[in-house]
Amino acid sequence: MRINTGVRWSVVGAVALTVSALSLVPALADVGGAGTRGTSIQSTGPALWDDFSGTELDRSLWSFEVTGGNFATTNREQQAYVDSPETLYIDHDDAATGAVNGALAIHPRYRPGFRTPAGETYDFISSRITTRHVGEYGYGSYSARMKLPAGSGLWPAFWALGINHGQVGWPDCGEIDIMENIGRPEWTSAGVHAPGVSGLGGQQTFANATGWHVYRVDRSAEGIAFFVDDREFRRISRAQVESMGTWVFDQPEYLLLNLALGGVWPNSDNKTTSPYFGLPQSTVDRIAAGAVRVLVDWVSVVPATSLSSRVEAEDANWRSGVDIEDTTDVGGGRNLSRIGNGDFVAFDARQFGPRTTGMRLRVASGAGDQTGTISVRLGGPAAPAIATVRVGGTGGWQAWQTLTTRLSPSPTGLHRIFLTFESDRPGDFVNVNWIAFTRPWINDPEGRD
Ligand SMILES: [Ca+2]
Ligand SMILES: [Ca+2]
Repeated sequence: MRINTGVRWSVVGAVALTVSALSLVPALADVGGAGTRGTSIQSTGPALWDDFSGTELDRSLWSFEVTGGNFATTNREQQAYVDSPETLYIDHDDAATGAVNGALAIHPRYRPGFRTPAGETYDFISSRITTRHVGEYGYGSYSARMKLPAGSGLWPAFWALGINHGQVGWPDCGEIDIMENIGRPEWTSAGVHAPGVSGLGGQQTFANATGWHVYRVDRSAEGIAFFVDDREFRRISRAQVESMGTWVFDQPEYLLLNLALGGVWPNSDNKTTSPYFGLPQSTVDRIAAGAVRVLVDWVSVVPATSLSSRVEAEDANWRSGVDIEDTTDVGGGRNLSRIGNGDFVAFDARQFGPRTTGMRLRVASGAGDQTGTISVRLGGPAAPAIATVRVGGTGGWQAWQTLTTRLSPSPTGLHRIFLTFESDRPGDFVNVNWIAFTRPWINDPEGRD
């Protein structure tokens, strides 16, 4: 605690972001992203956040693939992809959809005899969009919150292709399937394709896959891990891929969202060839009734952060009862000092990526048996703690130790971060040099779980 202050709050640096200011930040790079001072966290590559809150698809982020235009049908699928508000639009009826701030809807239609720009005839239209050329993403987390339709032969997908697809073709470009489903309500699938590697992946089983779920992949140089609702269900290592074929997953990939109808994979499952290949009459009836669509609440890309990612504690935007002093810790710089019971610091809004599950704190304490706790809270100093770590004497005020802790619940989105300090003893009990938020597997070998 700092003794010589009459000011309870010390505002340091940038003016605190207001709620309205936060809403103007569309896509921060990562923890410590744009608009905040006092961070040393580095990102690799661009980020994406699209919650489909506009009146129509944001064409600065996405483009359409059109059958008979810039796309030729694969896998014997039965739909023509079109660029039309009939088949792709934003649904703003959140009460009905269960989305927040709008949802992308891909809504296939039964249109017997539809002719593509190239003159081919199809009986169904649907949509397929991609971030190709405008959003090409490297290591990091890609995720989407989606609601799938039930119905044999429906084949929605959230996936990614290597940016050299146009030059080297498939599968040499590499493909990452983050979510695929063929109308079965009991599972979704994820996997990778690469030269010599076909469909290496796994299935996530559900009580009902047609509810809202978050589908995610984490990409790193070491491997690719798949998650549903933050639960990892399949991890594919680089070594595993290289034992079978070629690892082609060090380059950026672009995202795709689409809803195919019928085709070879549904057919291999339902054996249906009539009335359409891979698409039974019961599903045709539901499409014709307008009852089939995929909803996407949001899509997020959070780049992997560097291994040395840290937030210097002394860069806190707000300090209460806390001083700053030079540190003799590795790397030098400064640290927060004279911290006692009731003190706190805060860092202005930071964007957490999916599955930020861990944290490290660099602390020193010359308080002997005087101990206390450091709590991490989001939004305010009295908010519920998402982590609390106990600090004992480390042998001196510049005798530094790194503590690790889990975050529960795992934070996502934009938050002001508070560190609060609690002790049942009267004196100062800890100094803090830096903190680091970690996402195991992606960016944190130490924290890998
Ligand atoms: Ca949304
Ligand atoms: Ca520091």
